[in-house]
Amino acid sequence: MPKPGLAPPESVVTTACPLDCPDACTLEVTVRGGRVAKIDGSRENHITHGYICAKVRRFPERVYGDDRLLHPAIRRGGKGSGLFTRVTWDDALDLIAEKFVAARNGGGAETILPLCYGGSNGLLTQDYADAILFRRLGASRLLRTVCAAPTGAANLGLYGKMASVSYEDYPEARMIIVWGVNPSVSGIHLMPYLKQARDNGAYVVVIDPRATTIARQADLHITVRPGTDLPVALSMHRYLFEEGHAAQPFLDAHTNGAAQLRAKAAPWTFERAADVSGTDAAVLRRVAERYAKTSPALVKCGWGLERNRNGGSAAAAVLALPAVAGKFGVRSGGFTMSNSASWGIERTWLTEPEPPTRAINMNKVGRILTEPEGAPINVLFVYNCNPVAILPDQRRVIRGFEREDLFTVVFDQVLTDTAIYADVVLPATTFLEHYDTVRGYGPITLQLAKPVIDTVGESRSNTDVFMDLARRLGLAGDDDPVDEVDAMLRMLNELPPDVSTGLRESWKATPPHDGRPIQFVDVFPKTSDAKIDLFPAALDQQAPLGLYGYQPDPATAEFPLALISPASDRAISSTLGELPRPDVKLDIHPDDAGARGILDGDSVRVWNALGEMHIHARLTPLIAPGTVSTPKGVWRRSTVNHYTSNALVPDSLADLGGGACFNDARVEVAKVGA
Ligand SMILES: Nc1nc2c(c(=O)[nH]1)N[C@H]1C(S)=C(S)[C@@H](COP(=O)(O)OP(=O)(O)OC[C@H]3O[C@@H](n4cnc5c(=O)[nH]c(N)nc54)[C@H](O)[C@@H]3O)O[C@H]1N2
Ligand SMILES: Nc1nc2c(c(=O)[nH]1)N[C@H]1C(S)=C(S)[C@@H](COP(=O)(O)OP(=O)(O)OC[C@H]3O[C@@H](n4cnc5c(=O)[nH]c(N)nc54)[C@H](O)[C@@H]3O)O[C@H]1N2
Ligand code: SF4
Ligand SMILES: [Mo]
Repeated sequence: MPKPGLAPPESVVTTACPLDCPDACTLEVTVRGGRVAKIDGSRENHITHGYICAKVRRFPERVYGDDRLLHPAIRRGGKGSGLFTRVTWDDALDLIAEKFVAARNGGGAETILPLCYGGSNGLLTQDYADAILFRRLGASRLLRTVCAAPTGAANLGLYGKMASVSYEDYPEARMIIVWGVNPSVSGIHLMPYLKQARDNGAYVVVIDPRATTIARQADLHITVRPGTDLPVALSMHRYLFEEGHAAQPFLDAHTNGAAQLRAKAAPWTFERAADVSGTDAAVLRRVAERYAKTSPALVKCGWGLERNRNGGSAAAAVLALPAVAGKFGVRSGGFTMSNSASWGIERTWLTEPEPPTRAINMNKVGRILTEPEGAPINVLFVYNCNPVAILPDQRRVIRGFEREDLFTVVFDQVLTDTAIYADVVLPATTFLEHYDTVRGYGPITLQLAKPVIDTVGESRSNTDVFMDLARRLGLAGDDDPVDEVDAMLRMLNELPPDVSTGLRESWKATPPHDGRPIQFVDVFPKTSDAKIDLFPAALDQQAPLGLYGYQPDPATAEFPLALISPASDRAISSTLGELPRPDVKLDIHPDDAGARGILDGDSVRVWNALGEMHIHARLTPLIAPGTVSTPKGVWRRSTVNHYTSNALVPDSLADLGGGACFNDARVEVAKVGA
């Protein structure tokens, strides 16, 4: 039976993109004969304004593609053979329920681990029915640290996640520092606003080891060595404090911890910072001088700078700049980080308290599966996530998934690199087949996503599957949502009335402050005393060398090159990564290639103590010497030897938030056969 509210088979439907992308585009989907014929941008959203990325235009190739999962199946070959037998939903869910019960009665429910991340940014597809099930079951909890953990910890510690400057206010800024973020790929709707700002005369600085599109358009591009933003930002603080440019009245009135930050910055002269980061001291000074005297000045802090051992302190130091330089209180002044918390939505519909079960850092999943401390993990339930493709230390993760005694469920839309290792595969609906509520983390938007086509194959939504499992386990009662539509309606009832009305009556809710808050006029730190904490004690205790303590580069003579793996325009993390990817190359500077006798297009091996990847080289001056790059989210099928950059990424943790250190991989590269 089709879902209530399903679009007619011939229609054009307004919905929203829930993929893990800041922009949260409003979509116009053309349906013909009950199938998706075309996905385009809707003009009704003034920010995403009628255009979307090329990858989501291709989403129908995923919905109807060869990799799509159409029915539940159980493994019939060895682990990882990819051989499955079709079964009914009843058989699949009964088997899973049986394994859950056996695990709970055996080693305890903490031997069960739900493994999920950002496959969907919706409020319904994550942390609703899944949370009800796993909390009541008493499973191990997952620390979702693979992304945004260090920047999130910094933003929470300093500002309590105060709302950020939104895209619409960029054009009026006089100076913009684009720091460790590549909006030309990872949030494309910021680009027109950046162009308008430049046309209005704004001075744009980009800090990135690669000459991205925005870096090439900028007034100044600073190519830092990955992992060295902390000294760069601290040298700017030192200048502000020591040369009389700190906004003392603002610091006195609105901050704590300025003296400690000043002390941590004191040793970082421009010369020392330049030396560590591979930049030019005179250039750093010029940026600091201009920043000190320009208003409105804006810092757009991305996620590229967090994925290393210094990532949390780096983000904190960058986010502290507008406080120390006194850039708040004017429209277009301040900072932009994630706006995911800016709606202030409390999940009131989640009545289950979080149980005090053990918490497992997802960056360590490979190690925990293979070298358990305490109770082992014997049952894994993977959803909204493709761990074999996206977690650090890929070879160890695969060894974990190969464990014969591990029972693995993978609930996904396509047969991912992870699903190959499953004991039970469950087919999930895509955002074109279910309801969801989509929250942007760039612009401050909240929208309704609704089913535009009937479910493909036997796929089912997260809510339906998790509630069904809860019922089979005797964990669901009469007060619980019966299905996805019921859950959606309950959530709408629990949202603030104005938000709920907007979502019910149209496709969007009206954001607070028109979605364009002015920091320190409309919004203030959500810390306990409403002040900025420039030196949160909790963060200082967490960081191995204390907050703002710089940990040196992990390069060695044997492995001198920094391997990074940033977002690409072909996929969102690994989603859509199943489609052919001519972009999967190792970008290497001609000097580094020349020194190794590597020519453009050569097949190269990239290796370190953890693993090895075989891939084709692309010589380009657009990457800093000493750094090599390959896209994130690559599927194993896209490299020559079926290992990706994550086979070279250590499972070490960032200084704050237990974050991943994807960009701390240090490697050597050589021509295959050399
Ligand atoms: N098309 C597309 N869009 C996406 C995604 C995608 O996969 N594809 N992913 C989404 C997700 S999950 C996220 S988290 C965001 C991420 O979006 P971004 O914040 O843009 O993060 P990254 O792509 O990891 O890296 C951004 C830039 O940082 C640079 N960089 C790497 N290391 C360092 C460093 O140490 N310091 C500095 N200053 N720069 C560094 C990289 O060269 C890159 O150009 O994008 C989202 N949007
Ligand atoms: N080397 C390297 N690795 C990285 C990074 C890096 O910079 N370098 N960046 C990291 C970052 S920023 C992130 S955010 C992570 C992302 O890692 P993940 O969160 O694993 O994201 P995806 O790779 O997109 O995989 C999401 C999966 O969820 C599935 N899915 C989507 N919607 C639903 C649904 O409604 N129900 C179910 N059951 N499944 C669904 C999709 O089909 C997809 O297979 O990767 C990280 N990995
Ligand atoms: S991935 Fe981002 S840019 Fe592409 S359609 Fe979705 S929200 Fe828009
Ligand atoms: Mo991410």
